[in-house]
Amino acid sequence: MKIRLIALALVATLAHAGLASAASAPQAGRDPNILIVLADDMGFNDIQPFGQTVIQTPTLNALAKEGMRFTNFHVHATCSPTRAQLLTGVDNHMAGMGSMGEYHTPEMDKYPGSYIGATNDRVKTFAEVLKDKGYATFVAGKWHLGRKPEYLPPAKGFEKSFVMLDGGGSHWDDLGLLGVSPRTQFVEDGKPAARDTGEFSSDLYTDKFLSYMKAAQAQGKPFLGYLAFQAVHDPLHAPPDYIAKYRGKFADGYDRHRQELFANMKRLGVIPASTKMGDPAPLFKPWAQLTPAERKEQERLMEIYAGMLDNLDANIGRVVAELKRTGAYDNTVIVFFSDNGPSAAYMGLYPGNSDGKWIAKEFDTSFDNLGAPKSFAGIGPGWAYASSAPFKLFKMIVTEGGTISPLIVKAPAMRQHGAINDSFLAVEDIFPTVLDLAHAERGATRNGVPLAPLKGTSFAPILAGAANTVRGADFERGEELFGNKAYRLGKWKISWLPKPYGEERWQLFDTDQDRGETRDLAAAHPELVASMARKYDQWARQNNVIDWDYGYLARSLFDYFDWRKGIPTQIVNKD
Ligand SMILES: [Ca+2]
Repeated sequence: MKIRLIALALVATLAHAGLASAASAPQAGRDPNILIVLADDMGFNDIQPFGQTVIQTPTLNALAKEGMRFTNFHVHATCSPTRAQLLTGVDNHMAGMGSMGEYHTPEMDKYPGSYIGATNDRVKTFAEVLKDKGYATFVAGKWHLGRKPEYLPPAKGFEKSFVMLDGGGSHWDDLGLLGVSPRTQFVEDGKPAARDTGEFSSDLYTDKFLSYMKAAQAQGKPFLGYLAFQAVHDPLHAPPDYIAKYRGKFADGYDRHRQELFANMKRLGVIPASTKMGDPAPLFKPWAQLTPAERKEQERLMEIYAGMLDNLDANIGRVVAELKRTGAYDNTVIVFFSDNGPSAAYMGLYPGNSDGKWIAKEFDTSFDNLGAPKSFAGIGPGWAYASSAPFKLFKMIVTEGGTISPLIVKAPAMRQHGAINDSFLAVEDIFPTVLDLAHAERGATRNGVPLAPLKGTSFAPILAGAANTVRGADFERGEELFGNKAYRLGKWKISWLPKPYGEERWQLFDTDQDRGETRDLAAAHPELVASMARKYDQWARQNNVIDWDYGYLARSLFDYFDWRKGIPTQIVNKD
């Protein structure tokens, strides 16, 4: 251990002097292994290198010290659209995931291939590209990119796979999230697989992942491994010893925790020191107004969340330890991020759950059972607001709080160990970056079908220390999900959100000066707003974006986290 520490210090010194370190140089002639680790519904500041003050993430701390942290990295506002862009580098609408598979309307059929709830035949995944180059390819964890055989991992370039097809479910068994879809579905190498071991999700997926990784290394091939954790998606589950570690650690409540995280983020430099934090939407009670029983319940929810995340970090640590044991670590690219912002949803309000019958029949929602099998709760908006601080709102919404993610990358040729980069990057950039690092070409067609244009830009030059940004000052980027939409022109961002989350008109924010989206500048710059709105419309037409019924959206999709419209606590949900 001591020798290792001295070696690391030496590497850091050499890197500081601008010299390539022998210890981190790739072996000559060998393409690097690629390890993509994805967390689910995890907030920007949930991990220590990005500001967390309570939850322990030693593996990610170490990766951040050896690699780089990216503090202006954007994903989509929910799971599958992010995953579609991650795997293909193409806009989610063009890639087939214009909406989530769970939300399909007849109007979507007017856009062939764009709303199929899976990736279509106009895109290639990075697994397909790298498999053709001789890489071993495998995935374990949450898939959420379609259920038909032609959409499953074996048809998308993954030679080995064990995946959950659903967007979420129990972390202990195959109980689902929705009364309308009560059991989750697992497949191994494309064939139905049982989920009856009782093993915790992150432990189970990591076991599978390690078995695939060892087999790939035994073949002597470089590998592309995609480890897509189900944690920390609701329901809140964690092994009991991990929960116990955090007992009493959140007694100060979500309001104070949010302020503490905000201050620490500034201290670490992962947000500009001038950042302002807006007031939360009126979706939850201030901590001071909670009854003792409500506080007890809220504390326990966050203790489980912390345990689930601590366990996730420990499982990443198992993969890192195996890479080090086999000597493969230095020649492995490691990428870690979250698929969207933290979730503020009340699980009792998910589709098919609100009458309480299915929950009462299938689950034990008692306080004492929280975190254990058959418990059924999420962190709710109070804690979600702390996880997304100082950004606006959370999962499902194209505000910064829904779409910002921490990103850590460690790459063999990297020189800026421990550096923080704040240039604008997005999830679609991972695909071209991975291809660059693996010296692979995407090609122009897939099975004779011309490929859709890439949305992403490789940031390999940043990793190599040759650039600080890969986009010009006036770059443009459109995004849309469930009818809430945004367009960026350099630092300017316009966004359109249904009430009460927006104004149901275009708002304008300066994302350089105002990461918290606290000051709407639309009235001061009407011509800029009009011009950017035209650019959005053009982008939407070019990318097969549906023109939604916004009233429908405001009435349905956005109600899950509004306690005023539903149940007052997460736990009591009776007939
Ligand atoms: Ca997610």
